[in-house]
Amino acid sequence: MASAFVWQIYLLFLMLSHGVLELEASHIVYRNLQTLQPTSPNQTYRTSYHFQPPKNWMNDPNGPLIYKGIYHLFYQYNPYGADWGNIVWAHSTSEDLVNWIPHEHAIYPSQQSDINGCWSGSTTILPGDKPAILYTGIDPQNQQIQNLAVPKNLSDPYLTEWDKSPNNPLMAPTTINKINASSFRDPTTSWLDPDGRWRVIIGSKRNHRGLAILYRSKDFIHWTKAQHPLHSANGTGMWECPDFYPVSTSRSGLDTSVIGLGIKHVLKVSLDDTKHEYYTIGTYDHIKDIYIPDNGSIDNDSGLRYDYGKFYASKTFYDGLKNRRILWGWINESLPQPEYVKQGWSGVQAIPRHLWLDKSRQQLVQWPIVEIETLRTNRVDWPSTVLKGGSMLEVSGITAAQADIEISFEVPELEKADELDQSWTNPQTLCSQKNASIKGELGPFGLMVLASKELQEYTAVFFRIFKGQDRYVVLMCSDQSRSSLNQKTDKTTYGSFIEVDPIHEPLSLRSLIDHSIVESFGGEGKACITARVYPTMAIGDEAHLYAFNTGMESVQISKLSAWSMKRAQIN
Ligand code: DQQ
Repeated sequence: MASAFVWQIYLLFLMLSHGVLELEASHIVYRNLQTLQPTSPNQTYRTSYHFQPPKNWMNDPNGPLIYKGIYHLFYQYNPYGADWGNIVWAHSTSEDLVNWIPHEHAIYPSQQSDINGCWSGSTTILPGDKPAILYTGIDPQNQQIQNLAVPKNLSDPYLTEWDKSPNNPLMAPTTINKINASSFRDPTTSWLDPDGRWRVIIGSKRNHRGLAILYRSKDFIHWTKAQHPLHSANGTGMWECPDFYPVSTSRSGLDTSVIGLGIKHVLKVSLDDTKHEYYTIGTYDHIKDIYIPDNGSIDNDSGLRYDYGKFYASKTFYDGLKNRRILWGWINESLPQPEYVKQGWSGVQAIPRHLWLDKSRQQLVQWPIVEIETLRTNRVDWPSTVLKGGSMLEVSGITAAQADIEISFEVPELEKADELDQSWTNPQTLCSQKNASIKGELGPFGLMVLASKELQEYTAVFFRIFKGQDRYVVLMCSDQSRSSLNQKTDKTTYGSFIEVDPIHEPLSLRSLIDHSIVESFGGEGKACITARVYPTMAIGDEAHLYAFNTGMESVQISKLSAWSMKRAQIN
């Protein structure tokens, strides 16, 4: 008995002295486990310029901000494995949003109010340029509650250490406020109204109604729940990771508290039930403290999306240095769980996107941040080229597995377009039924990326043009059905109708290709589709890139520029 006790004490001493255990409050942090290499030698699907940690599970981007010229990205991370769990806020910083260095975890379980997990949240810059993080903590009863953390040292531009408020939790479910303790999470960036009080919304649900619960505070410490939510929508289920911010048609972004003439507001929610996000565009009435989506803005899962492919739990922030609003989003794996656990990592962040309100004022426009273009090399340009019906042309001279390509099409004989059947209302279903191999009059035409030489594998990103009742209707698809010979991967085909007028403007497509990711931007960023693919043949130098046209009629490639992409320094 006695010798077992001495042995345990000796073991504890060894672990402490070798940094295995770091005791903070009642929480144990296994720091040195974080330096282990991924468990599998097969790293074929790791990316070269998308953000990811060296190993393990990553999900939502959290609290992005810029402070003293340094960009910060925090993210939901499991320090102990490639599956979701043990969640902390991991932290990396960058001077250009392209190259990143890692830091110690910023927020990890260390007090009663987050002992079972540090879930998603956001940063607000308080007066005097003082960042403050509101995040969801999971308490010993597994209730979801909201906590505050502030930087330990404001003169450190890397903000490596964070102090948790002794007042935590600042917002919690009670019998009086009747908040559902397992559906109360993901505080937004707060905004300050003219009455001098901060506002924040927290995602929730009541029965099957999605809710944006509203709180107000004068000092950012003491928060009072408003009688009514900022907004809610029946039948949408739990709203995760809400985001609420002002936009205008200028590409210049607006700080989160700005209200005024010509400004619209965006409310984005991530639907736990479907793992889709949708957003509406509308008006924020700061007197009544409610948000009202514009007439015609669809307020459910069929609404507008930032991205019609894999993209979830996204969050924007205002970049005051370059005066723009930037969007981050998480790209999940499309592999079964045992497969990604075997590869030793899971999850990638999409390339940050600059976002603004389209001139129609009915949707947003997104474009990869300009800094990503610093990775472009080996430019290839094509002169204007006819792409006959049933033909394809290889885009050679670049590294096709790690590339950026912009292509524009002009369609001379629009009147030949197939009629749009009135029952074809779901673009994703239409893209699955009319996949890349189905011949139409005008389309499919677009790009075949991550393609093997004999086309046993390829991901096709393409357009079709239909004749609608009083205008041409353009469909954009990302067809993954042939992306991999591995039968276990999810090969859902994605699609969206896209608001472009092919009579007056060329149809443009840009794709960022990064080994297992294809991020595509149609119509200068009016529709975006991200695909996660796992080719078994179209890997590295064996990957090819083609422009293709399977339609009956010729189309004109009016512009094509393509680049190899250099590897970014990431973590
Ligand atoms: N992920 C977090 C939650 C959030 C969910 C937990 C969304 O806070 O609701 O890791 O992916």
